Amino acid sequence: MKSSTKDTESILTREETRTGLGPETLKRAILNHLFYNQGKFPEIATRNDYYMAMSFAVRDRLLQRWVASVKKYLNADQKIVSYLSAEYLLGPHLANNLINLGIYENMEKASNSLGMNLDWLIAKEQEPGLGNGGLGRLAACYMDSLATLEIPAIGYGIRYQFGIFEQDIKDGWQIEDTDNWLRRGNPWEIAKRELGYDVKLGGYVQHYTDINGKFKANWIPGMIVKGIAYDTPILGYRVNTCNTLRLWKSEAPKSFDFQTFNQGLYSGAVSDKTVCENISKVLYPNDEQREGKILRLQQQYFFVSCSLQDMIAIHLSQGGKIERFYDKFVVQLNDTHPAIGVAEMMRLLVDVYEVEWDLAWDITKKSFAYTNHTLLPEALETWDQDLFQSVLPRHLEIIQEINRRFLDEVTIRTYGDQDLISSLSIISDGPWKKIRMANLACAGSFAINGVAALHSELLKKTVLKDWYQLWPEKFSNKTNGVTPRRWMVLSNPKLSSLISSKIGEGWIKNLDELTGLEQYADDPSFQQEWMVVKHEMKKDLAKRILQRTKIKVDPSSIFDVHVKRIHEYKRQHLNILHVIALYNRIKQNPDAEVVPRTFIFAGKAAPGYHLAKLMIKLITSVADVVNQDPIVKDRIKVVFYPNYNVTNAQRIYPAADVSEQISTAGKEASGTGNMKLSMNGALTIGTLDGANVEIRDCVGAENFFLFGLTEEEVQQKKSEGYNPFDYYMANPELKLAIDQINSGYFSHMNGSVFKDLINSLLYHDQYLVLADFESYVAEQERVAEAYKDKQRWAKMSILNAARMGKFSSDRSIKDYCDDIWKVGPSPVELVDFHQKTQ
Ligand code: 475
Repeated sequence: MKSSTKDTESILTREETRTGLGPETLKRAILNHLFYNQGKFPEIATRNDYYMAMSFAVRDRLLQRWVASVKKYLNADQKIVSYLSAEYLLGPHLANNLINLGIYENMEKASNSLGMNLDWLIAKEQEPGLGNGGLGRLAACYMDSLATLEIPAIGYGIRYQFGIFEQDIKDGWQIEDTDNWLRRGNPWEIAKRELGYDVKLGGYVQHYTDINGKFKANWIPGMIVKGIAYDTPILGYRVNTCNTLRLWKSEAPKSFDFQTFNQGLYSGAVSDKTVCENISKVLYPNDEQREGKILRLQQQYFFVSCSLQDMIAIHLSQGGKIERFYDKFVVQLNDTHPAIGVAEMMRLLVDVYEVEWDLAWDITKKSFAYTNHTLLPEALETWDQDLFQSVLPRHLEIIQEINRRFLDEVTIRTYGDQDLISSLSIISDGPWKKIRMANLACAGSFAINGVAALHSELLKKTVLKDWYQLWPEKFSNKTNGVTPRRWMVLSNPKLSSLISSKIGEGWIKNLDELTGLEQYADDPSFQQEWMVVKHEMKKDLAKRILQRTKIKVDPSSIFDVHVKRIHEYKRQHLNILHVIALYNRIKQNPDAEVVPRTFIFAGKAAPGYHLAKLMIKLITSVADVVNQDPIVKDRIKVVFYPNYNVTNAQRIYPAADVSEQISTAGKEASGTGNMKLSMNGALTIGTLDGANVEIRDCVGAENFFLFGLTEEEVQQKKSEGYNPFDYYMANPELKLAIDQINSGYFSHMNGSVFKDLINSLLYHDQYLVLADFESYVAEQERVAEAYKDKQRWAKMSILNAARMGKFSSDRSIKDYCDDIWKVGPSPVELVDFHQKTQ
């Protein structure tokens, strides 16, 4: 039932006592939850009790909107976007929900009146780290924008019991600790214990002909796992749309197998439960590196099967026809991790709903779209056919059949071009057959996209070249974006208020309005205010750095920030080589003029990635020497800030002057940290890689520090036979830096510590660190020079933020909606659910 504005008003009045947004009502709600949820009264309540009580109070207000949204989606014949992602790197919910509800100030008043500090309570939240890096964080930004744009959407994923590990630094090395984020309970999720699906695994397939003479397959599983839905409401900014993030937890179908137990095989009965629960136990901590483990395939299949069963159930329950599945849902595959969905959809259609193969394939192809996030060959997912068969015997048959028919089509279209046929084949030939998930995703999708203009072009030229040749109409670019709600309003409130004081608040929902700041870029008093905010944020970060690392840094030095996963292609070692070069300049000429700089690094290394872990050790070792050396006189400082996650990112971005985006051209698909830093007024030093290219186009070449080889030059160098050793011999500063690392200058004279890293640089250097060194160092000199001119720097910083409108995830989502999903907004009105009982 639709309600008029007047009805809505009266609902709101009635609701005021329960889910109202005023400070008094909020206070009462917190006290209620303290009592009825936590079983505490103020005198004995802990800070965590208050955090929980406040979160439940906020959740009540989300639920009111969530139930109205769900109700609307179930009734209307509105198409729903279904986002399938193995990772969601959400970050803490509480503060974000306060902002989106518009009750931050009121909640501050409520908590003050309870003698509590809102910031402390917000800091109590354990962030859900259910992702590794860019791909998972993108999914989270997209959930925010989908809700804000009032697009009906469900995000599907896995409720990992342990998210990305917590990083600590001991003796300069990364130490991993488990992330037990659910330890104190999670007030943001609603367990739907009654909503579960069975997922088969292993076993074998029986074939038979039914009474109608139809050929049938019967999959006899080795094991059945149950997926239980855990829903997290995702509210948009200042709208009633509250979408669902539905994460699946794996359990044993029965908590106990009594038969096994009674036969005295107690451990067998229990281990079955353990095996089932293991599936959603832990996130694989590899970023851009495939993990060929059985458990990983089980995870992927588990969540995709639950999600597709759920979508079909929703569609059918509304009277939809299975043949018209794609009228209700469009399914976006976030990389190939959920690509098994193509085969699972076919299995459900053909085996369960008895749809004819050709029609089933047509339905499937109309339902799926695929986003690629990386060109790195080591990240392209393939599964050994034998392993695949042991987990998904029926899906192997289905993929073989898809492939047989598909290659027939390709043969005709290419007039039997063998090279094309073998490159497009979903199953690789040769003695060790592999299932290629990117090929499955491409074959089963109507749309394929990259995540930045350059990346999408490279996809068409390299890894997906043959697909592009045959199906150019499927390809498009969707440049990534980030949500300005979390990455500006929430993490940088002072800058946000300053911006709003000049151009109003419209930019928060329409980031293009930031161009309104351009007219103030030359205004000395605005520049002054802008730089005061930056300085405040630097002081805050300096305090945290001191607390966390015991390193004292100067807030008036340049804060040069390199924060992201640690990876050779992201070239944190290029940055540290520059630091060593600067250090040597000071040592050789102690009176040399050096613009004071603080080099801030943060990021996790995959636990099994030896060279990435060595890169962390190198950074911390250089820090130990440089930070202590009296000759340096604090002009340069090096900090490795531990445990980079969303919470810490929110503290670092607002304080950055310089954003390091220095990947080898052609390797970083897009990057999104580059966008967040620039929005917060940092100037980029970067290569022409990923979205850097577009950022530079937008902010203007004069407001961007460019260096390094282009993607084409990289390719050319490699084909000419690149020899890193020549660069080492030719550049004395580079040679000295490398020799010092080698000699043990930074490692208590034990030179062997870094030998693997040094050998890799001198004799392979696949990411052309040495080739780009000279150009990088030269550009860094220009950075230092520019920083000396405070007015020029302020202007450049303002113009960077002012011209970032394109990089809002709202723009990205609009592009997906218009070009791929064909879904529009569907505003939600509040409904009075208590009417009947009042
Ligand atoms: C790109 N992760 C960024 C970002 O589009 C880009 C791969 C395999 C297994 C586990 N994780 C991965 C990625 O591929 C990934 O995070 N890719 C990143 O996606 C969003 O901005 O350039 O590297």
